[in-house]
Amino acid sequence: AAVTKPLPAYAGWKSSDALIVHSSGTLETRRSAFGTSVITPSNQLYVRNNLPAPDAAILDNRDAWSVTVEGVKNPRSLTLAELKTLGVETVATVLQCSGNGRGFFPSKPSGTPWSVGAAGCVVWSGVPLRNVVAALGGLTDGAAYLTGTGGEKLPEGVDPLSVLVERSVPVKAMDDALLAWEMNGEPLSLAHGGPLRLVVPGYQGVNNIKYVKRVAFTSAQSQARIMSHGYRMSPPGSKASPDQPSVWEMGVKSWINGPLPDKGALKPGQVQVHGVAFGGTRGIKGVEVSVDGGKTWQAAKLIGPDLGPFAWRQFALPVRLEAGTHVLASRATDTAGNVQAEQREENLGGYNNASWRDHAVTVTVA
Ligand code: MSS
Repeated sequence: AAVTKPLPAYAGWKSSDALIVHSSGTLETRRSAFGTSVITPSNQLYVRNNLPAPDAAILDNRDAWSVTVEGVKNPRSLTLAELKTLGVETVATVLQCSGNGRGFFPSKPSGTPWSVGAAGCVVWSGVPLRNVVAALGGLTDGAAYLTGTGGEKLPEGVDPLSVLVERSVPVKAMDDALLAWEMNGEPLSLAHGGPLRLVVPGYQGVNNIKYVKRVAFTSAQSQARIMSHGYRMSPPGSKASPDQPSVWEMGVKSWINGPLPDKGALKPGQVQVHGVAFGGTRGIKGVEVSVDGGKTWQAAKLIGPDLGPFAWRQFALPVRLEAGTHVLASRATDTAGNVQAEQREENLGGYNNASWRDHAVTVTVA
């Protein structure tokens, strides 16, 4: 498949066939590239960098990387070498950009018009953040947010807060958060935040801070623009402001990865409808598939291993398709009984699109 632009140098090891290069900071996995295995291979995983990636030299001595922890009884800096002595856990999570599905908004919000491929399911290893907090004497009183700061070099001549990648999430997210140094069994790459990344399972991609330099337990949210005005669920016609909901926990969502219309008409007969489904922090109870644009639904089978509440599940349903045009859709239900919505929630930035109707695919059988 043709690429629109060459891969940027820091992600030059990625599979160009599997990716759509929107810009040097936005690489999307092709819908047709998601296979039927649960884990997204690292070389096919999407990339989103709001700032230019740091110099690759930050990976030369990974264990010397340090992170400052504040808002605990004994605040201080810890090296990655020291973090590795405080415990290790492995968690599979869906990493998804909050703008995934923006391309389906008829309002054409500004930002990358992602379809489904600003997402993947990957495995992280690192130290549980709660272990680090315990080692530093516990949280100080009044800690309401967990704030992570990215380690990029900031461009000169601009207000640092206008570009700094710093995000706050509710402090309860600490229970599941990791400071991760491995992804999919390999030392964390620069493209995905190496040497160290704050992973917040179940939360939208932007909250998973790469090259993390500082973790702070704060009483207020970060003043950085990416927190105060960016990534807010701003109603259409409004202005982004800090009182609007931020993009935090992901909602229940699924989409079909095959069959797709890309390769032209399908032959009449049996096809395997397959895709992925996830429930943010809650996991998936089931997925239904429709071959008539949502008029009727049938239960699909969840396939493959269940890697926990933060991972996605694969689903599949064999169906017979006769000659004609068919609208294939999927609709997931999470373990709390929340059903994937039919409609997107309109908002200025084109965030949080989980609409099953927007994610439907139309195939021709002839
Ligand atoms: N971090 C940092 N440091 N920087 C940047 O830029 N971005 C975000 C996250 N983190 C950043 C960070 C985003 S925005 C996202 S999605 C993510 O990341 C992605 O990831 P990867 O690995 O895939 O690239 Mo939207 O919501």
